[in-house]
Amino acid sequence: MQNSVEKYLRTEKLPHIWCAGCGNGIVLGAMVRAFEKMGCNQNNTVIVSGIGCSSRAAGYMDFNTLHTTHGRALAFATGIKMAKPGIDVFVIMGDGDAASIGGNHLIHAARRNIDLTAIIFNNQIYGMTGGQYSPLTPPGSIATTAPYHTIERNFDLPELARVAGATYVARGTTYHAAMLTNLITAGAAHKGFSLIEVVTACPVSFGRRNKMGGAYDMLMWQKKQAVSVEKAKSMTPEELQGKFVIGELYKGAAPEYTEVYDRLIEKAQGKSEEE
Ligand SMILES: Cc1ncc(C[n+]2csc(CCOP(=O)(O)OP(=O)(O)O)c2C)c(N)n1
Repeated sequence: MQNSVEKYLRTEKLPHIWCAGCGNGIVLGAMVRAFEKMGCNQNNTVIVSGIGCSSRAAGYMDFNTLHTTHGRALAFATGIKMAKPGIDVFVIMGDGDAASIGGNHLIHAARRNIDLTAIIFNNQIYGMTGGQYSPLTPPGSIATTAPYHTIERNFDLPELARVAGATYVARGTTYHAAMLTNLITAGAAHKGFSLIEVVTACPVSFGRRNKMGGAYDMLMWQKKQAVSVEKAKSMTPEELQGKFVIGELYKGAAPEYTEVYDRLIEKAQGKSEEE
């Protein structure tokens, strides 16, 4: 018998390509549980992804899905939302995909406050290509492109999106899987650009090189390093050093791009008096 989330999966595509211990399946699980919670209409929903291990998640879900080009998922998603604003659009990206090659698209999607829900699988590394460091790799990490260790500071991606104009930003982890489902549900319900960063584990290309242990240890690392928004309020910057804050980080309001654009079209066609 089919369980309640199975209808959202293309089970004929399984088994998936991910390595043993990879966190991507937990994020996929949180997404389908969020769809179930929302009573999502598959025909009215599009899932767009870029290129990377995490971006393969789009293909495992039974929606209108687009597996696009590296760093360009948000550009494709923007086109879809502009053409059909009534459609719910989710965008799946890896940390390299979203913050490096796709960084420019990310800040401008946030600035426009276009109604998309972006889910960033942050495994802190370029997984698919074997472990090059990304803009979300913490300083001091070992990567194939940093055999001694990285010296660059990493982005705080939700903060970057917020200052660029996103009106919903959150961070979750694969350890806190139930919370992740709630964050995705809230991000999807929000009108405007929503970004949910998910701290996930790549035991093969990141954990092994950085002596973090196996998949279980990496989940325990997430548990240890994560601090809830509530708890973070009473902590000093020194106490927060090396930790990351999880939960709903910002929720605001701003005009949504496709709505403003529709009004502009009406005005141009002389259907509205609005200045
Ligand atoms: C234009 C372009 N540049 C580079 C690549 C090679 N490439 C494929 S996946 C990838 C990185 C994937 O890393 P990330 O986005 O963090 O996703 P992950 O695989 O870790 O989920 C790169 C550089 C590509 N496919 N296209």
